[in-house]
Amino acid sequence: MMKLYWSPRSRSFSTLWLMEETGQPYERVLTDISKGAQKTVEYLAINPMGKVPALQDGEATMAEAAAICAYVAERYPQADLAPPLGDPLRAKYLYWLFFAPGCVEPAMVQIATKVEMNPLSAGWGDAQRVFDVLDVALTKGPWLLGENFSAADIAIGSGLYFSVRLFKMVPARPSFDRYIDACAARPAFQRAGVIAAG
Ligand SMILES: N[C@@H](CCC(=O)N[C@@H](CS)C(=O)NCC(=O)O)C(=O)O
Repeated sequence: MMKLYWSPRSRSFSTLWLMEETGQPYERVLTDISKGAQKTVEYLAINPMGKVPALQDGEATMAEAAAICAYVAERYPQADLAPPLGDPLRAKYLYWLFFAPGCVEPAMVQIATKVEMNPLSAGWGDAQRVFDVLDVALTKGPWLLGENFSAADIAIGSGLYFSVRLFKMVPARPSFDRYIDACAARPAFQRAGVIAAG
């Protein structure tokens, strides 16, 4: 059974949501970052970055929420969280999966820290553009891949939920509100929310 290392009120939320979407049993290993559990020698052997979430699947260990999304979606194809190899939708699926940590996450940090960056040098351009691009992508919906919910929605949906709804760092837009509402209506999202509250 997969083991998910998680901490309450943290970025672990997206991977809790992911595991709940699979419908597969998994073990949750509480790794309370407020108590320094992420810096023990045992945990650093699983994620040398000393951060949650992390995943253990037999002998395989890994971290980084978006990578965990990709891995778990492949391990449980029956959960239909990723377009199969060869499906043209896979291009956009991978694009959005990487867009979450590559663009949304640094844009959120930039907004929170108010650090000025040259948009030519910053891989995410600038925060305004990141959220403008998402706005266009989410206008049609219901999901990033149209009718197909995927693990990319977990990665992007979690980021939008935190930045727009929870922390109100990013102004709401009609497309964001509709999309976050759709994410939040999923039973797996709601179960993850209860678990993540600690
Ligand atoms: N890039 C990582 C970020 C993980 C991360 O920043 N986790 C935070 C909690 S939200 C953490 O573990 N902080 C504890 C620490 O840095 O000691 C991912 O996407 O999974």
